[in-house]
Amino acid sequence: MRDEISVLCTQHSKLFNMSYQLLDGKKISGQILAEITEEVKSIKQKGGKQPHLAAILVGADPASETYVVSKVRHCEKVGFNSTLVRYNADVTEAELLKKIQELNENKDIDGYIVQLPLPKHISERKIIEAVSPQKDVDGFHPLNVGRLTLNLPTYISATPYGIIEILKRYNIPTEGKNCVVLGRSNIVGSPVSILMARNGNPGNATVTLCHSKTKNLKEITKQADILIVAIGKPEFVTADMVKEGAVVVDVGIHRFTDSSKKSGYRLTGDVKFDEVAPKCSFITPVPGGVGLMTIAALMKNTLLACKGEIYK
Ligand code: L34
Repeated sequence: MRDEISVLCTQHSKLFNMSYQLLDGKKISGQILAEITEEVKSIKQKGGKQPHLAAILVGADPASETYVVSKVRHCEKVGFNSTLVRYNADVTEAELLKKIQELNENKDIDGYIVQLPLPKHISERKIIEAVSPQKDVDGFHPLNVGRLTLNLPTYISATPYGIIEILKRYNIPTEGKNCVVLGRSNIVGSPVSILMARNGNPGNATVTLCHSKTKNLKEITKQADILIVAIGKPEFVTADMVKEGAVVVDVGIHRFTDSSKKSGYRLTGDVKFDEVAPKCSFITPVPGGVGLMTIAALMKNTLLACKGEIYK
């Protein structure tokens, strides 16, 4: 009788794998930040330069505000110097370009970012191209994106870097796996597809990049051993799109007003977590997943900039 029950249970757990593991962005980003803190301490002890990150924030988008304030707070935590430059949403492109020139020339600032999105009247392309590639710790400049594509040392932009690092630190095998990426943005989908395909670890995956014109999306996502979702649509990925035992990385982050929460808002990702998670071997939560890894990766890039390790 007992044997029968355990056989039934085994079959049941094969059908519905209830024992998924969280890819814990809080835990892993905490480890990375602790490593950086140690290194900064030792740099300072040897009389070296304190890393210094600057951030430009335009306008008062509440999500951007949260992310940038968190970046500054994390600088303090790891022992970096930080500078926050704020502009109203009506700042001119010329004014912004002048500040960028200033930051490029400021010897104390190792790296800086211009938080996106920018207001419509400012060309993001022009701004990104004005940032000195040596200080482009966001890794958005065409030169750094080109270096990434060629597998040369570069600032890997923070979200793709965070995704790769969390897979690495959980020892998720990627070689020879089917990796499906949803979304082809310059900031996430496109670079993460290159990183997953390149010769390295993590890497060596067979990558399929899906986008708004992809046909038979569900048939493709169902083949994914690793599914990276950066499509920008709340709860877009449902259980029927996911293979049993898949690793799912949810890059989406959407805010909904919720007066029952202390913060006044509730966050969801691009994945319908409650129904997808039971099918997964590993899955990132939102919040507490990729977002926190993004911040840790930015701190890492700033440290690399200060040490001059990318552009020697
Ligand atoms: N230039 N613009 C530039 N660089 C970036 O790397 C970003 N990004 C994205 C938006 N624009 C950018 C970020 O910083 C997204 N992003 C980001 C950063 C941090 C978090 C999420 C996205 C984050 O901290 N997320 C928390 C929840 C925070 C909350 O309460 O809203 C989390 O646990 O996921």
